[in-house]
Amino acid sequence: MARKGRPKGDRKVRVDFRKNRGKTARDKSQWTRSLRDNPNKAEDADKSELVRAKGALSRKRTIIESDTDWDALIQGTVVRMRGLIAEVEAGDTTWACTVRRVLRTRQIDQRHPVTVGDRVGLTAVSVAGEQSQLVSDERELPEGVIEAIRPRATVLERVYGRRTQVLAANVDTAVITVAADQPTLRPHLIDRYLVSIHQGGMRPVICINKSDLDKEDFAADVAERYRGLEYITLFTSIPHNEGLDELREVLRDQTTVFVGPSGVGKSSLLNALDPSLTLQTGSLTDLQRGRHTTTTAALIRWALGGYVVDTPGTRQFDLPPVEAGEIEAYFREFVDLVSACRFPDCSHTHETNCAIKDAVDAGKITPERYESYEKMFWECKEKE
Ligand SMILES: Nc1nc2c(ncn2[C@@H]2O[C@H](COP(=O)(O)OP(=O)(O)OP(=O)(O)O)[C@@H](O)[C@H]2O)c(=O)[nH]1
Ligand SMILES: [Mg+2]
Ligand SMILES: [Zn+2]
Repeated sequence: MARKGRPKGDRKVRVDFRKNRGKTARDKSQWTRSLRDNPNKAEDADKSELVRAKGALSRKRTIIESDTDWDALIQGTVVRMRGLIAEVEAGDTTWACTVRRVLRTRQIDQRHPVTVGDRVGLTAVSVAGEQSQLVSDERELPEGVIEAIRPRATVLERVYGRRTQVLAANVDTAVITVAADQPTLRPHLIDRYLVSIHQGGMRPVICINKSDLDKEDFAADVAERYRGLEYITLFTSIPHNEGLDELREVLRDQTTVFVGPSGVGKSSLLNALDPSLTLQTGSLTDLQRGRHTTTTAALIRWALGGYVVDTPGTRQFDLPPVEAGEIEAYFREFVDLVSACRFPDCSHTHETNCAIKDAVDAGKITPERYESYEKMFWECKEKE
C-alpha cells in the first residue's frame, strides 16, 4: 500500500496484525476435518485456552485506508461467508460479492479482510449491460464487488488451540449464558467471559438460565452480585417462562451472540425468544454437512430485530486471551482504584499498600471477584 503523495483525507487505521498470518490454509482444513469428526474436540481443547498471554500473538500495525465515497456505493452487511464469496444484505437484496483486489492487500495482513458483520460498500457487476448473477449455495444472487469496509466497532474472536479467528465484526451484545445448575454454576467463568467481551468492545449481558433449578438462592445471589456491578443480569427459566420478555427487550434491534458452556440452554433460549429460528438453525447444520463446509459464523435475522450470530461447526467457542496487565482494566470495580496503589505497576497480588486488596478488606470488592482476578492474572503470567 506504500505510495507517494498520499492524498488528503486518507486516514490511518489500526488493525490487528497477526503473526500467524503466514500459516497455510491447510492447518485450518485439518482442524475443520478433526472438528467435523468430533464436534466436542474443539470445545475440550479450548477450555484451557480461554485465558492466555496475548503479547506474542498480535501487535498493532497501521495501514492506510483511502477515503471512500460511501454515497456512491450500495451499503450493506456481510451476513455469511462462503469461501471467498461474501453474502451481503443491503435492504431487501442479498448480493454475492467478491472483494476488490486492493482490499485483499488487507487480507494478507489480517487473514480475514472481510468477515461476517462487516459493514461494506459494494458496486454491482454487469455484463453487457445486464446485472451479472452468481450462484451461492444453489441460489442465484446478483453479483457485486466489495469496494470498501467500515472500521470495525467490535470484534468477536475465538480461540482454538493456538489460533485466533475473527468470528464476527460489529456484534453489539454478547449474552454470557450460564445455568443456575446443570451444569454447576461457576461464577469465575462469568468473569472470564466478561474480560474477553470487554476486550472485544461488545456490551455484555449476563443471563443465568434454569432459574427453576436454583438451590438455596445460590444463583440468585450471584445475579445480585453482578447487578451490584451494574451489569445487566437476567435470571431466566424456559419452563417457567421467567425473564424471557425482559431478555427480549434487552436484545431488541441488536446484533447479538450467545456465549457460554455446553448445556446451559443457549439453543433453547434462542428458540424460546424466537420460535421461528428452529428451522434456520437446522438448515445451517445441514449446510455444514454439505460441501460448502464453513467454520465461520452467520448472521441470522430474528424476530427481535437485528441479527443473532449463529456459529455452525461448534457448539461452543472460547474467546481470546488477554495480557495479564490488561485484566485489571476489565474488572470494572477496580478501574477507579488502581491509581491509589503504591506501585504504579501493582499487580494487586503480592504488593504492599495495594488499593485493590484494601478494597477487598473493606468489603468494597467481593472476595469472589478478587479471586477471579488473581486466578486469571497468574494463569496469564505463567504463559507470558
Ligand atoms: N430446567 C431447565 N432446563 C432447561 C432450561 N433451558 C434449557 N434447559 C435444558 O437444558 C438442556 C440443554 O439445553 P441446550 O439449549 O441444548 O443447551 P446449549 O447451551 O445450547 O448447549 P450446547 O449446544 O451444547 O452448547 C436441554 O435439555 C434443555 O431442555 C431451563 O430454563 N430450565
Ligand atoms: Mg446449543
Ligand atoms: Zn494494587
